[in-house]
Amino acid sequence: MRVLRALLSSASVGKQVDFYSRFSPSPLSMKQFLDFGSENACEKTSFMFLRHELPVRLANIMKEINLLPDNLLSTPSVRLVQSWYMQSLEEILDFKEKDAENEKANSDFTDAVIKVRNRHNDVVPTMAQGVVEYKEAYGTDPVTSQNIQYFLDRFYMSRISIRMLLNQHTLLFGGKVKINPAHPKQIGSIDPCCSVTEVIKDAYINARNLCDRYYMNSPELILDEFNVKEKGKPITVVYVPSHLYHMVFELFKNAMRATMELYGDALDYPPVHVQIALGNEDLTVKVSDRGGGVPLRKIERLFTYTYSTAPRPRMETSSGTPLAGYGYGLPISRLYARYFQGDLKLYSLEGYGTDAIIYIRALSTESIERLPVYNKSAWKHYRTIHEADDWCVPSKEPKDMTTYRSF
Ligand code: W6P
Repeated sequence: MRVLRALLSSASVGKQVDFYSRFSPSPLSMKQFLDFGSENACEKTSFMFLRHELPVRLANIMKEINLLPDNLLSTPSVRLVQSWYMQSLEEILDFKEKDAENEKANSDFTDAVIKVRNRHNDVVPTMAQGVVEYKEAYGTDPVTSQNIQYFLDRFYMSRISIRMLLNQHTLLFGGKVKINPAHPKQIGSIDPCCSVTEVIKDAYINARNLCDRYYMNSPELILDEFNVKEKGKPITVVYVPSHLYHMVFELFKNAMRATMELYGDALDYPPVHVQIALGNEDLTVKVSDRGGGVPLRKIERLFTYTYSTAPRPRMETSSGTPLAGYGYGLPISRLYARYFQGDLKLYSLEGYGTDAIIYIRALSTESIERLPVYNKSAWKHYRTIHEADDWCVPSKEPKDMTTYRSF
């Protein structure tokens, strides 16, 4: 009986996925996020928006999960993540027939939002486990690796956006007041006046503490600010400080590790140099280290999910975790940058050091969510027969005229 009910339920959830995936997600601008938190905005407006938008975003990405190669889709980890999405979709859809004026419906919805958020806390390590399981059983080829990269970039971006919506709703309407005593000027997780320098200094201090624990020492910080728009004024931006923190903390850990590994037991270390510039379009943060750099050929793999999860020996300290690297830190930091139309890039001078650059939109009117959408073009990415690369491989052997076919 229970099995039958589970089957019926998953069949009906499938119909709901089909229905809601036909809608395109609605990307919000910073301004729209701020409006939800303004004086006249209310819980009811947010409730009515989210009970449609959350199913749309969930269903769009659930369609893409279903397009994963069978061998990956059927790993226990991916099945588990998939079951969380089905459960959460159903729980949000329960509110479709509820009266939006009803106070109980509103507070029940906020509770449901919190429950959904907590259910999905471990999605990133669980998916990573799925990738490891797949790799151990089937190995990887360039085509599979490329497909997993395409999927995970879209999947984690979707997750960042869904958690942004969940967080804004609970921060604005979950407590008695909209104002967070620790951050009175923030609108939920957004700071309309985010001090870039403060966030960077905070991230530096925390990365330095980790570095001191692992290496008994750490590089200094040199910080330069160039406010080209309003000369001499501190640089601020409408942004999510926790996202900026996440990105620079990751970059600092990598820069410090490279520096400490290169200089070994030296008495002093070349500093990590941060430059912040505010122009008309971009707010740019450059983190430069002199940790010896990375050859161009190896830069891309720092962002590759299938490479990062390689079960391989790594530099570890007594506490068991390395200071930085080989996790999903860099690819996910790049997604945070891209989420509001920015980017994160690495430029290295092999033998010398690395510049990591975060680009953030300076204008809040340009900071609009960048969201994946399930459509024919996305579908094609998973179902296209990938031809072999059409550039020469240096070789004296006769040409291999076969092509890679992913399916
Ligand atoms: C390195 C490798 C790296 C990745 C990200 C940021 C900084 C650095 N430095 O050597």
